[in-house]
Amino acid sequence: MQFVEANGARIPAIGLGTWELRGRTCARLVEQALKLGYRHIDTAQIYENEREVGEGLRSSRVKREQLFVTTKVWTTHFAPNDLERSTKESLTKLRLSEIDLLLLHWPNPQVPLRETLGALARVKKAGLARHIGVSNFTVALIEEAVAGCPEPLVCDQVEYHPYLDQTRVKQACARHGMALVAYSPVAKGRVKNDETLARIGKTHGKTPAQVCLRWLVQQNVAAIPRTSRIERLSENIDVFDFTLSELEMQHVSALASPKGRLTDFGFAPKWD
Ligand code: 1BO
Repeated sequence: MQFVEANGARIPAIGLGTWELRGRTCARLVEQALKLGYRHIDTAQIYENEREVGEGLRSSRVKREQLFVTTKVWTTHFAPNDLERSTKESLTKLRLSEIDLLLLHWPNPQVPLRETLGALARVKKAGLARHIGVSNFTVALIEEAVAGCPEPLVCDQVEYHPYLDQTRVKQACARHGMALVAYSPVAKGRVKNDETLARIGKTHGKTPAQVCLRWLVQQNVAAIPRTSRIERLSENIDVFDFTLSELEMQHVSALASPKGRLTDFGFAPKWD
């Protein structure tokens, strides 16, 4: 496993995303992923699966110190006292005493960002989170967050895959020593029928999804593909034994289009 290093954090380059995974399926996938060598699991309060993620962590019997677990605080809990209470609730559900990475899930203009960041930093100082960061932040919001946070932020978790250009966000993260963590890294399964990725994959004996994940890893981006199929878990983590050439990297990057974004909501910020 490779790691992405960012402001003191070592983030395993491939993790398991759990958005929309629920109940027994979620617990089984987390357990199986860890048995296959995953060490990075991503959840969030709003996914309503932290309890099942915790079950999967325990049934895997992987030692706590080898795990890297991320959760996210939902936007309605950004007022300072709420943030601390909601982090404690997440830890209770996960049955962990400390989260490895705690993120603000989406920006919330209703609560002054500086106050929320102050609370996030206090939660870290109190030992409830080893590292803190943000998710779905634009370049301007990254700049504001870095300037206003008393503790280093280690990542911005955003949608990123070959159909969505995230160069500006990636550069902003790099400027501040932060990692970009990619959600929906295989574009919700759309990459599997992509001719360019299939052609490149053929020369390496890899699938289009593996080419896509490799393209992210080679940019020093961490990726958290989600799957509800156990057989896909091995495919998604088997990306460390081949290298894309500079030309292949460029061909994958050229797939980006202005309509490439797949996740958008009315409450989303004005994207870069
Ligand atoms: C509403 C959840 C988006 C992905 O984390």
